[in-house]
Amino acid sequence: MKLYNLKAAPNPRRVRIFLAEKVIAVPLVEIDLAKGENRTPEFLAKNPLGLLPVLELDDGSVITESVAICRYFEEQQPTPPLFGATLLERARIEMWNRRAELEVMLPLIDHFVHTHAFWQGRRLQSAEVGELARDTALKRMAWLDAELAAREFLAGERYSMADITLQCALLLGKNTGAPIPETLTHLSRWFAAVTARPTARA
Ligand SMILES: N[C@@H](CCC(=O)N[C@@H](CS)C(=O)NCC(=O)O)C(=O)O
Repeated sequence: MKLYNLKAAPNPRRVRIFLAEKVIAVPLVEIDLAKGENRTPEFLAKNPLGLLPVLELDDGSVITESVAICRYFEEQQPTPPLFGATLLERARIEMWNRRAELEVMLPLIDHFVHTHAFWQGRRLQSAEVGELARDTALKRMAWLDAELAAREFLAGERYSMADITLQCALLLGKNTGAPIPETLTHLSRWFAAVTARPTARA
C-alpha cells in the first residue's frame, strides 16, 4: 500500500493527520507539482484529475478523494472513531465535515489559487475572484467562531474528521494570506488546541 502525497497541501494533510490519529503507518510517495509529477501519464492513470492524495492498495486498486481514503481506514480500524460512534454523532460529523470542506476549505483554496505566484502560468488567475473567495472565507470563520463558543470541537465534544478538515483549511489560510482574525477568540482557541496535537505535524 502507498499514499501519493503532497507535503504542503491541505487535502493530503487531512489523510496524514487521520492516519496519525489512528496510529496507522502507510508509506508515502512524494509528488512534486513544480516538476509536473502529477501530470505524467503514470500518475494520470491513477487519477485522471491529477489531484492528490491517492491511495494505492497492494492489489493495484486506487482510491482518490481524501474523505473516501479516510473512510477506508475508519472501516478497517474503527478506533478511535473519527467519523462518529453513534447514529447522531455520525450525522453531525458528516454535516460539519461537509461544511468545513465546502464553506471554508474551497474558498481558501480559491483564494490561494487565484492570488499566489505559484499558480501563475499554471492556472487562469483573477485577483477579484481571489478577493471574493477570501471575503467568503472570513465570513465563514466568523460563523464558526460563534459555533465554537458553545463546544470544544466542531462536531461536538470529541475530536473528529470535521476538525481535521477545518484545521487543514485554516492552516492553508494562515500560510497564504487569509489567517483567522484575532478578534475570533473561540475559533482561535480551537485552532491553537487542534494544531497543538502531536498528529498535527504528520
Ligand atoms: N476533493 C479532493 C481534492 C484534491 C485536491 O484538490 N488536491 C490538491 C492538493 S490539496 C491537488 O492535488 N492539487 C494539484 C493541482 O491542482 O494541480 C480531495 O478531497 O482529495
